[in-house]
Amino acid sequence: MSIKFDTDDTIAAISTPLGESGIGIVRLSGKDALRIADKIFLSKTKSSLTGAAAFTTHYGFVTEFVKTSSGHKYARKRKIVDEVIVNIMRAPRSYTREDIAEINCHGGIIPLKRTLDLLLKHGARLAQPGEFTQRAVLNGRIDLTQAEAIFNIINAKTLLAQDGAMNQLRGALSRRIKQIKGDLVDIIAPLEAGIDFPDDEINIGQKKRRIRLLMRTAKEVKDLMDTADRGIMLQQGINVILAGSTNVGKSSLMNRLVEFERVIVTPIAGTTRDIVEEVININGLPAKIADTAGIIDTKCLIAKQSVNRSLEFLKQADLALFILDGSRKLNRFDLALADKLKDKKVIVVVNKIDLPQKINVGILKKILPTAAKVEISALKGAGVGKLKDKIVKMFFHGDILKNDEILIASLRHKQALNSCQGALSRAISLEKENGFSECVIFELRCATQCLADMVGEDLSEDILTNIFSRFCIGK
Ligand SMILES: Nc1nc2c(ncn2[C@@H]2O[C@H](COP(=O)(O)OP(=O)(O)OP(=O)(O)O)[C@@H](O)[C@H]2O)c(=O)[nH]1
Ligand SMILES: [Mg+2]
Repeated sequence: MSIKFDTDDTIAAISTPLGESGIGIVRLSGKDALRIADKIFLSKTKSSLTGAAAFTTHYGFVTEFVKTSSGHKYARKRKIVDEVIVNIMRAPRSYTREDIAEINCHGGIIPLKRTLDLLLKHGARLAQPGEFTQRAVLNGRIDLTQAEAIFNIINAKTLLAQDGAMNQLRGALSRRIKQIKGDLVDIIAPLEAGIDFPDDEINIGQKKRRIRLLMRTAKEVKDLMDTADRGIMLQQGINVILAGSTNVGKSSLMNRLVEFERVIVTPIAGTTRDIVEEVININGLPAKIADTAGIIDTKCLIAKQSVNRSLEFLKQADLALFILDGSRKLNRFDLALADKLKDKKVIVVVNKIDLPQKINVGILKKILPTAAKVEISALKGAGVGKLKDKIVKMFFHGDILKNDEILIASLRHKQALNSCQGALSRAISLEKENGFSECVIFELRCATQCLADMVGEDLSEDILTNIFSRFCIGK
């Protein structure tokens, strides 16, 4: 989908989820927002929105004109569509830096849709996904990293993920990037001023200082980039698969982790057929947990398909919880599966520790030498807390998010920093090898451009399309 740069027209959209709720909001932004809102809004006090002050609230009705006929005559009469409250914000002190009217309707699909249709009929255009936020960027209220933070706040699955995104929205990342870029510009400027410098002592001293500064900047970029795996994981979560033979207690653990009876548990082997996924919060880390069919050798056509699905899912998982039944000895299915888990992050989970134990996991040490082991009872809940701690520890060393820490939470940012880092290392090598100063300047310009792209100093349609098409309509 292509995104328009056009901010001339007035856009409208339903900004709350469609469903049944107390209120729902239709948002209108643009230079004609108040004039268009006035066409459908009848204030209780008969005052107009166009004449209203910023940050005022107005009670009244959304109305439409309908034709009435009496005898041979046709007349137009105002018909009340909904009883509403309208909030007014005026440019430039609004989300988009444009005039905004937010119409608080009753939260049903019909009143919201009717109100939106009336606004469209009177000259508003239906907003594209993320277009309100896009305008906030185009009108200079926030930069791209802050717009992306808004997306992350909306999609955050845990408190910590939201805290990280909130920090980004408040401009922490933008400030750091601008500071690094400023440092680079300070290095480039004198270089550009005297492009061809002889190898006298002053210049040799300057070069040494420049290399030091560049190495310090490269380290700052690297430190930031090193937070990306953690930041992206905190935002997107990890994929965890519950894998094991039949009847070992995978579904029981699933129910224990999601804290309700999500999946069927029976003593019959082969109960679970399809993959069932749920997102849970493991001590602040979002995790998508997949319960799967027991992995065994089977001739049954249905079970075969189920096993294939489990194996397919296994490939994509960031972590496999390899569930074993501690009340029985390891069997050939357990061992065959252990072999398939060799190249994965694995925690061996010995389940059913409330029963007399017959298992000996010693042999697994040879197949999965680095795998951690946790003992649990999915039935009673014992050990499940320890299992959660272990999962988090496998992905985060220490705190998931330190106070006010800047975390890179998007692949786009990681790639930009990576390119910046590459250009900086080339510049440093060139300096050390007495390369042409033009080449050094070229690399440093590339590095600053990566940072400029990251915060969106030069907005291209490609970048905007990529970012805003992921937003929901109305944001
Ligand atoms: N005593 C005891 N029984 C358990 C425990 N966990 C699961 N079970 C029992 O083991 C049986 C199988 O449990 P499920 O959770 O359905 O096992 P599963 O691995 O999902 O089985 P399939 O879907 O058939 O592959 C059920 O009767 C559970 O009640 C446990 O910790 N202790
Ligand atoms: Mg099951």
